Amino acid sequence: AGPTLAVVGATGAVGTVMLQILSQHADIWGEIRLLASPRSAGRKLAVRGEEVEVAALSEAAFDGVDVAMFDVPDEVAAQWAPIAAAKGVIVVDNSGAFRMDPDVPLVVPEVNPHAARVRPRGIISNPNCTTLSMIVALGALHAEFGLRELVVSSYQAVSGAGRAGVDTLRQQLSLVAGTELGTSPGDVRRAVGDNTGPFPEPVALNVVPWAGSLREDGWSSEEMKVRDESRKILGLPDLPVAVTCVRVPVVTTHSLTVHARFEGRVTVTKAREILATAPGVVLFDNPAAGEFPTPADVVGTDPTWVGRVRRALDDPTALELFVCGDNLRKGAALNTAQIAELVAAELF
Ligand code: 11C
Repeated sequence: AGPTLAVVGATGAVGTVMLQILSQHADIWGEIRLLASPRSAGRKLAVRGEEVEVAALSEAAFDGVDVAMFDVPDEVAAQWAPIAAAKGVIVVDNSGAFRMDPDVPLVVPEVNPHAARVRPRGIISNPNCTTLSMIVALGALHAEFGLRELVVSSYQAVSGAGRAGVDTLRQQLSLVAGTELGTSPGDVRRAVGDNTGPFPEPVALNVVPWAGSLREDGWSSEEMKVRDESRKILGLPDLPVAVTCVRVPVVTTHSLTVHARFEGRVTVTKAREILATAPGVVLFDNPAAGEFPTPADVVGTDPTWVGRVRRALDDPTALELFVCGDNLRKGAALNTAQIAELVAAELF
C-alpha cells in the first residue's frame, strides 16, 4: 500500500475540494484519514468513491500517518502542525501560520519544487490563494525575463473567506435581486442590513477594497501576504511589490491585474510563447474575438488562466496581464495536494 495521508480540516470549503481532488488524481495513497474538529467528528464524507468517517483531531490520530494536508485556521495549525511533525508526519499546511518562517519552505510545484526538500521543521507551507492565483504565470515569465517589480490589484471571490463568505453573498443577492437598488447612496447597505458577514461592507452589487485585517500604515494583511509570499516563492527578497486587494461579488475564482517590470525589454510575442507553453498556465487571449479569462469560465478548473497580455505603453520592460485562478483549487486544495504528492514521490 502507498503512504498514509491525513486530511486535517476535511469538512471546510477547501477540505471539500481536497477530497474531490484526491478522488480525481492518480491514487498514490494507501489509507486516507479524515480529521476535523470534534464538532464534525462522526460525519461521513466521500473520498475515492468510499465513505470515510471523520475522526476528531488528536495526537493519536497521527499515528502511522506519513503526510498530512492541513486546512484549518492559523491558530489551529500553529498548535497542531508541530504536534504532527514531532510524530514524523510531513505537514503541508494551507494556513498563514508558518509561511514566512525561514525554516518552512513555501512551495508552488511549478515554480520552486526544489524548496520542498528542505524542511527543517517537517512543515511545508502552501501560499495564500491570491498569491497562488498569479504566481505560476509570473514564475514562468520571471524564469525567462527576470522580474524586477510587481504592481497588482486583486478581484477576490467571496469563497476566499470560506463558507461564511459564500453564504453572505448568496443571502445578500437574494435581498437585492430584481430591485432597483444601486441607484442612490446607501440603498444597498440598507437593503442588506448591518450583518455583512466576514466583509466590512455589502459585497452584492458592490466592490470592497479590503481583505484580511489591518496592518501598519493602512495596508491589509492580505496585501502584505501577496508581497511577502511572492518574494519568498520567487527567491527575490527585495522585489518591489505594490498590492491592492479588492473583494468582488464572485463566488469562486480570484482575478488579478498585474503590471510586471522585467530586467530588460520584453516582447508580447515572447511573453505569449512562454505563457502558452508553461505547465499549469493557459493563455486565453484574443480580445478581437472577445476571448479573455473570467471567473465564470475559470471556476472549477486547475490552471492559471492569462489574458489581456500587453506591453506597457510607457515602459518597454513591462507587461500588463489579467490573470484568473480558482482560489479553492490551485489557490488552495490543488497546490496543497500537489506538494503532498511531491513529498510522497520523494519518500516512497
Ligand atoms: C481571501 N486569500 O480571499 C484569502 C483567504 O492566508 O490563506 C486565504 C487566507 C490565507 O480572503
